[in-house]
Amino acid sequence: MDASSLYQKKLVSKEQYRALCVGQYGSRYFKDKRGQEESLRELLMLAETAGVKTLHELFFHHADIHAAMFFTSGQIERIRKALDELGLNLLFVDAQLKPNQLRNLEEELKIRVLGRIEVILDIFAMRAKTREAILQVELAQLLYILPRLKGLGGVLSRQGATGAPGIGTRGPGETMLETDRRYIRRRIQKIRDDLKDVERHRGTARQGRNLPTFALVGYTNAGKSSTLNALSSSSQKVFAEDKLFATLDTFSRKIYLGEADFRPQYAVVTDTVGFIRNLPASLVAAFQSTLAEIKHADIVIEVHDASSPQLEDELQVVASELARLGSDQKPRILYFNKDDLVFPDDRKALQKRFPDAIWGNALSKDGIAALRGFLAAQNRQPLAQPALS
Ligand SMILES: Nc1nc2c(ncn2[C@@H]2O[C@H](COP(=O)(O)OP(=O)(O)OP(=O)(O)O)[C@@H](O)[C@H]2O)c(=O)[nH]1
Ligand SMILES: [Mg+2]
Repeated sequence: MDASSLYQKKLVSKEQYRALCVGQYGSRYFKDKRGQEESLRELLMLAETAGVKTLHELFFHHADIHAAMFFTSGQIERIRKALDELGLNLLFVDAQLKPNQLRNLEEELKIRVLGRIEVILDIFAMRAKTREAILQVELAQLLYILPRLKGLGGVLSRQGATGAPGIGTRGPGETMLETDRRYIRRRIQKIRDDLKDVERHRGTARQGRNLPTFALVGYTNAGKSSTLNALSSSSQKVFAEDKLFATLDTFSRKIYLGEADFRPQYAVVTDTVGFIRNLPASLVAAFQSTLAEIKHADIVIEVHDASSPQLEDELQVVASELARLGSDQKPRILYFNKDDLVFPDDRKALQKRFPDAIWGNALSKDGIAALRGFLAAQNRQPLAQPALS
């Protein structure tokens, strides 16, 4: 058993879980209740994606975070009451909890407690299918575990998960914690090397194609994979689903754009992993190999769910993630998807604010011809600079 399978065993959700979700707003995490409510909504959707039923939600106002327990004793009592009354056995906290806080809460409440990152890691583990996605998810888990090993109380060694030789064969004076750390660091290095190979292969394939490339980027569930399916005439469809993180790696497809000067025009369009708010840099870094496709694309197609009540945040998250990748200066176009679900007034306001954006619907394929036409035009005359700022 390796570190990640142990980790997955700890977190992979089971149907028998009945969860309480707790959001907290205060000076440290969310200034106002609205921001926290939106974030909690997303956590509920993450929980659902992980296969856990959430039966109750609580909101606390709190100006500062309690160091040992995260919550104050009064809040813990309210949590305990809700758990007892509803017979719940899992607690989701919409925050990034420290390992000692997680452990203290679990001991105090005698149930499993998961923070936002743990839920996301759980979903990653559940959804990874290809070799690249599996490697990236294991890397994300190991990067998550490494600084927390102490808080986990040497859990890997205790369970023999490192595959390390038993007592007596270790170096003199070496603690289990050190053995775990060394094992994990070695594994991280190995995965990084393997992922570099994957990237190198993709690089070679990219050069061989010699076609303009467009990368579909955007918030998770915006409709990137559905848009690729709509653009594509092929019957082989990319997996798209109304759950978060349906896509965990890239997928490129040659798309027919029409004819120019009686010659067929093609481009490569690449689907990518979705972004989400409050994801630590180390987790994003684990998806480097997949996200590298964005850097190599000639033009970024920024896909947004135009009907999302959190569109404002999503525009910001995508902009900051592109900046983090160093791809914010790339030529890019804004594509508002799910236009069938947008209220007319909201649409008008967005059209006024983003007059150059293209609108469409990946399901009915409305607007897809316009998107295709736009790509064809870029093909002939590439954008010199970002279409938006
Ligand atoms: N009503 C409507 N639903 C859409 C549209 N486009 C996509 N969807 C739905 O939205 C959900 C998410 O679509 P995906 O294509 O999986 O989204 P994604 O951006 O690839 O998501 P991740 O891979 O999870 O980041 C699916 O249930 C789609 O059927 C649209 O234009 N209109
Ligand atoms: Mg997708």
